[in-house]
Amino acid sequence: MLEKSVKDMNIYEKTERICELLSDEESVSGELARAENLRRKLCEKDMTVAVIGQFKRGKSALSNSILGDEIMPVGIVPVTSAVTKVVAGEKRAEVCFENGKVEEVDFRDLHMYISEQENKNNELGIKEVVLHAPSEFLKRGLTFVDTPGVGSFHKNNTEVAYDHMKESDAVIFLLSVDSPINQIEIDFLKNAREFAARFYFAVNKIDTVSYDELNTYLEYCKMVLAKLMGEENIRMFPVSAKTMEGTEKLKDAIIQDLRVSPEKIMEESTSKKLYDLINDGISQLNFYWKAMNMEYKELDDRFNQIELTLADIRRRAESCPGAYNLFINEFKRELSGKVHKLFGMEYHYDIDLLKIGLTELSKEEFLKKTEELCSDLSDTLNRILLYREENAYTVCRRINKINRLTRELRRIRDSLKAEA
Ligand SMILES: Nc1nc2c(ncn2[C@@H]2O[C@H](COP(=O)(O)OP(=O)(O)OP(=O)(O)O)[C@@H](O)[C@H]2O)c(=O)[nH]1
Ligand SMILES: [Mg+2]
Repeated sequence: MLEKSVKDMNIYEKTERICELLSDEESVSGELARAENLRRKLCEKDMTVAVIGQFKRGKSALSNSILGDEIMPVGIVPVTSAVTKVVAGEKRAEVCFENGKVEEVDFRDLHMYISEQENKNNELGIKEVVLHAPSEFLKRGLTFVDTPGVGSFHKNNTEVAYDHMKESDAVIFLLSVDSPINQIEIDFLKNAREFAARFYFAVNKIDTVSYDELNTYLEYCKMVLAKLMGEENIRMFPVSAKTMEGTEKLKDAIIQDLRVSPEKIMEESTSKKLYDLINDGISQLNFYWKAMNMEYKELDDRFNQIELTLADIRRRAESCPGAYNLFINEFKRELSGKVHKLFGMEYHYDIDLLKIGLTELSKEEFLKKTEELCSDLSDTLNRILLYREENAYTVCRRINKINRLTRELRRIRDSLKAEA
């Protein structure tokens, strides 16, 4: 049977095709993991709605009033420093660390992990916080996210917020009457447009201004936003997280969209995210391609450095006194970082979640796992080296394969762009 041409494929078929293409090439394993996650989210209509905006606009306060519970810490100075996801369930809070550790904490202690003052520059290494709450709003199976604010003195918060945009399908973009929309917000919104499919523009703290002041503010923002979004009529949601005025209208609009067009939102959002992912994949392939064409000595030097790191990890594993699960994750992070530094390419490992009560690896299993990690990386790199050492025919075939893959990915990317 003839393969369907890209322009006749729907988003489900394109996602499938991208997964298939990426799975055939080890240098894009990170992008493959992202594509598989998008495929799962698309099929399950697993939607993420995030509140985003500049610091102190009242994102956490609004999250609390939407969810009907005071679960997020709120404050007068920059507060939220970690992405905080909320899903439906019995009330409990989990802190997920970058090394895979997951710790159940008391809601009253959340500020110790989430707030900038108590966890400066994310010294605790927190990846995200997951809250389970029995909220009506979450019953539709969505994940609600409160994000750190952009543009404060704390650069880390801005980076975390920008990173998270890659996961949001719909966003509540929060402005506040105490400050007209500014360049920081405009830049952030421009970035958000590349990833999210739906925007709800909310203006908070309306309890602090008069009716006339609010109208002047809304007119001004509508004018700026219409230009930015390329739409004539921008719907604004004036709210007060403090008095709850207007929050029901905002919730109703979101719920209505989720009920009527979840497929449409997820399809649009997936299309945008695939576009970004393919661009990352293509630059990865370009790098691989460059490594294949790299000066022999340069390549050799970098390989030697990796071999030294692998030897060092093997030595440390031998003398490791315990906490084996944790160390496996540390080794994965170290190796990915090293490959990235030396070759500029992602080397993807899944970081295992270390939930409390999880059985600890035995020393023997730990050494086996460490060896697997080391030899896996060593094999991949040796394969590149081998291709270089092999006859010109094999090298050419490999380079051709990368070229073919790049071409097909470009075709799908361009078709996604054309649809946007
Ligand atoms: N008057 C009034 N104050 C509000 C409202 N919403 C939030 N605030 C106040 O604004 C301040 C900031 O609120 P947060 O919810 O912490 O703001 P945020 O956007 O989450 O801040 P970061 O997490 O630091 O980015 C707090 O002092 C809140 O009490 C509102 O609707 N009206
Ligand atoms: Mg906050």
